[in-house]
Amino acid sequence: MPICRVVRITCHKQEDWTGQDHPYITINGKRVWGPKGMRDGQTREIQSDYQFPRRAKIRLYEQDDYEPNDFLGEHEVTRADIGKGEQEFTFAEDDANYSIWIEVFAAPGR
Ligand SMILES: [Ca+2]
Ligand SMILES: [Ca+2]
Repeated sequence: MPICRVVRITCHKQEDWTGQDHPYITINGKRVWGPKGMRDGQTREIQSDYQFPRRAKIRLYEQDDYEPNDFLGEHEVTRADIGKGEQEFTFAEDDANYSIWIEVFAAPGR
């Protein structure tokens, strides 16, 4: 199975008006990172790898304590992304603006 590396995340514009955002990332419906506190202009290195069968659906959410979590966007990568290097994807739903860098690799030993 190919590997999806989540390289880093940058918060260009928070979703919440007060306090920090608490973004988290899911791949194919499974939470793989976060929530972690982030502010405007902040970048966090992630560097985590996830195997996926045919396609990896990457979603970004912003966690809220007293209301439903906010959906900030979705992108999909497939085998066709192998060898393209780090790709920047924008997640800008709900008036927020985040970038997540993703790199797709062939599984080792195949
Ligand atoms: Ca929010
Ligand atoms: Ca929040």
